[in-house]
Amino acid sequence: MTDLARDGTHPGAPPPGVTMSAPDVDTHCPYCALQCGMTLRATPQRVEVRSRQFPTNRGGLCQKGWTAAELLDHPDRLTTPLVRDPHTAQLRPATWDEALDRVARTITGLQTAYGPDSIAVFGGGGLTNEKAYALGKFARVTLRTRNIDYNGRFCMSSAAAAGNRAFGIDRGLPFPLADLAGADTLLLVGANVAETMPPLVRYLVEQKARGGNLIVIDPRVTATARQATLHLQPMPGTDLAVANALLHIAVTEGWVDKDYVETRTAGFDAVRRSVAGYWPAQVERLSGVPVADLETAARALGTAGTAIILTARGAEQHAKGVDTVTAFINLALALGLPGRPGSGYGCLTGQGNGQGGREHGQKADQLPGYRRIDDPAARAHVAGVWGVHPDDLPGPGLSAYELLDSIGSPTGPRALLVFGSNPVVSAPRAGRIQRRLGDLDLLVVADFVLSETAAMADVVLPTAQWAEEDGTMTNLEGRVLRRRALRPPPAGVRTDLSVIAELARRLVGDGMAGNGTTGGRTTGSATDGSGTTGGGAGSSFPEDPRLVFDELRRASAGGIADYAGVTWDRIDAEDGVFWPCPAEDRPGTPRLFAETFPTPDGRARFLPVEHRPAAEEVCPEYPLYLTTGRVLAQYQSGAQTRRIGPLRTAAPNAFLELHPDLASRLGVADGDEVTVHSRRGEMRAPARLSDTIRADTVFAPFHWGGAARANSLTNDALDPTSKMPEFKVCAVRVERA
Ligand SMILES: Nc1nc2c(c(=O)[nH]1)N[C@H]1C(S)=C(S)[C@@H](COP(=O)(O)OP(=O)(O)OC[C@H]3O[C@@H](n4cnc5c(=O)[nH]c(N)nc54)[C@H](O)[C@@H]3O)O[C@H]1N2
Ligand SMILES: Nc1nc2c(c(=O)[nH]1)N[C@H]1C(S)=C(S)[C@@H](COP(=O)(O)OP(=O)(O)OC[C@H]3O[C@@H](n4cnc5c(=O)[nH]c(N)nc54)[C@H](O)[C@@H]3O)O[C@H]1N2
Ligand code: SF4
Ligand SMILES: [Mo]
Repeated sequence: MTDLARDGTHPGAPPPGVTMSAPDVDTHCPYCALQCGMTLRATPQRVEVRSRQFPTNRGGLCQKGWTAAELLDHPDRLTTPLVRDPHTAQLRPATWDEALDRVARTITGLQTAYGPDSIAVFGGGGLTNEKAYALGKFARVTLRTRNIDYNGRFCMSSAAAAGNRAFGIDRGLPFPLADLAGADTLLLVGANVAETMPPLVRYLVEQKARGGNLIVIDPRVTATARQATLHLQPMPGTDLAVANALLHIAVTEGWVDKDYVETRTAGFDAVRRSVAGYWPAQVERLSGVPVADLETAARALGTAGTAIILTARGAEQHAKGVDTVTAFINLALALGLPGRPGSGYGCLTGQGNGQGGREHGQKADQLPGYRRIDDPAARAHVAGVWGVHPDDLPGPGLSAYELLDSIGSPTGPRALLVFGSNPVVSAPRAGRIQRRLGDLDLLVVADFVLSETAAMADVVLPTAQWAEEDGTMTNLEGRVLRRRALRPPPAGVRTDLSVIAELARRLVGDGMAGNGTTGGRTTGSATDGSGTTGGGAGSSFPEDPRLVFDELRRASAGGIADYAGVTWDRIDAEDGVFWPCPAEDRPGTPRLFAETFPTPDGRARFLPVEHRPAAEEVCPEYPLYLTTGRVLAQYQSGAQTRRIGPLRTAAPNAFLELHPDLASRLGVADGDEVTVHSRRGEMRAPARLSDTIRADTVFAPFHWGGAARANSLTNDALDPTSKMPEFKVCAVRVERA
């Protein structure tokens, strides 16, 4: 499935170190959180991608990065707004005025009839910081709706919640990526980086070359697991028990760092008592991981000079995702890792701006700077920057899945504005979500291609792509980077910031900018006494990303994710700036927790967590576990990558991966079409036989829609804290089609 050079780059790639000339622009890949540095050059024929030295990718790019520019001049590119014609029920081209007027008029009518919360906004972790910030402000100040959330809820939310609970802060990696290479022991839990962040593999290669232990926990022998010195292959949904068993062994063997636990943490006793019940033999029965492997892994972690534990979606996308991450954090704390040089716990953020996208206010419960929307001081500060009265800011809204699922209920949203997500393919239990979207009075999608979600919309707004806009992104290390435009958007296309500004202008003109009827109370003065409002930004929406960033800096000042000292010039000069960075004359913060944790007492928190079964267990009717995930050559819902020739060739279609023993029991041969049924729907795809997967588990990638949509099957059971859906385990039945 994967075709990787040892250093993680894709073979056939252009050589690094090409000399740059004037029109070249240094920017970053549009896709994942590694945000690999690349250089763009416009030739008369096309835009060329060239490799570039940057600390995360060191000149490497994966196949998606190399081919990213192919979407810029693609025939599927949208270059005019589309509106649904009431007579034909088809989408037809429209002018911007007609499209935006229709959106503004419908929103005004719905809000007059049903109130501000009848309009919902759904954002994405691929949006720049500026766009995520503007979208959150637009929802709260212009629409006055509490209903805004984003696809990061399906991605980062479990690790975010666990990190906040334990450390008082949620920054994916609290140390630079390069630290991985120096770890004596590195544990990857549910992370298939060889396919999801290929250039990162060079750090693993370096780590092993230094004699390090690389332990991978995954129910499949992935390209990443093949690199490991030890692979644990548990049943999906049993990582929490595995983590508790590792800690049980560490306690028994005396590998707990007593000084660290005493001076830097709180709550260990309860955790020690709770893991006492996780006998390795018992956890072997529950997870399928042999006792000997649990002992080897615990020893490698417990006796290492430096050790790093990383989780990704395999451990996190469960209805117990927060507690599972907590179990690994407990292990890391007991071994004294967080804050010790070269050691620590981290989570691998996924989307290009998965980190920044969760800091600046597109999350239902959040205001910019990672502030809580239910905290009066936070509300006062941000209201001051926005030039509105704190009482006029709405409260917390519904989480992503709950929001989409509430469409069509009496109090649910009647209009939805989507920026940067394709939930018809990527939401759990997608058949149901697709029906819900059909119940809307107004669906507006801003995108550059007609995604499956855009195809359902009443209004489609064509927006600029990454190479046509400026802005900032925050990568998986918490490093704020510059996205730089090579060229302006094509004729007929606007940037997302311009779309938001135009909509706000129309809605304010209609008297909807304030409380839905009067324009609201505005105050130009500082309401928090911090003097940061600078007269208030009012409800203006600049289209210039640099102005938006300056406002974001003020809005985030004093918050947890403090960007006040980050400037575009500094980012250029310093190869990115790590937040928090509270002042221009202060350095950024590459490493957190060296002395203290940002909790009220400065200590990290242990919390006892107990194993529980998956929300849906196997049964005679649905006897197999389904887990889902990614392949190298496709990205997310596939809206972008399924349109790129070389990627389509590399990964042309969905498949169901199953063990040959299981296949023979089912009478299925390699390449046969199979139907997969769950309690929620069915999926059809060719079988791919592989002895790299457990015989009780099947795997499907989620990058395709239609009949091959894996999310027709997945379970919408949510984690009680993070509201993360259980993408990584549900019960299915497989038949030959
Ligand atoms: N090629 C590619 N790269 C991407 C993306 C993409 O779509 N395509 N998306 C980006 C984004 S947004 C994200 S979030 C990241 C995700 O990056 P990853 O988390 O690495 O990706 P996944 O494939 O979702 O899941 C990783 C592994 O979890 C395993 N797994 C499944 N169930 C379990 C379980 O119960 N326990 C354990 N321990 N493992 C389990 C799967 O077998 C899979 O190999 O990738 C980013 N990079
Ligand atoms: N079964 C299963 N489902 C999953 C997962 C899984 O592991 N298994 N993983 C989940 C995870 S981790 C994630 S992150 C989600 C991701 O799933 P989605 O939220 O659907 O993410 P994308 O496919 O990246 O959707 C982005 C859409 O916005 C467009 N777009 C990209 N950039 C921009 C921009 O700057 N502006 C605008 N206006 N549009 C833009 C793209 O063309 C595309 O149509 O999927 C989740 N769904
Ligand atoms: S998709 Fe991720 S790993 Fe691949 S080039 Fe882009 S940023 Fe790098
Ligand atoms: Mo993600």
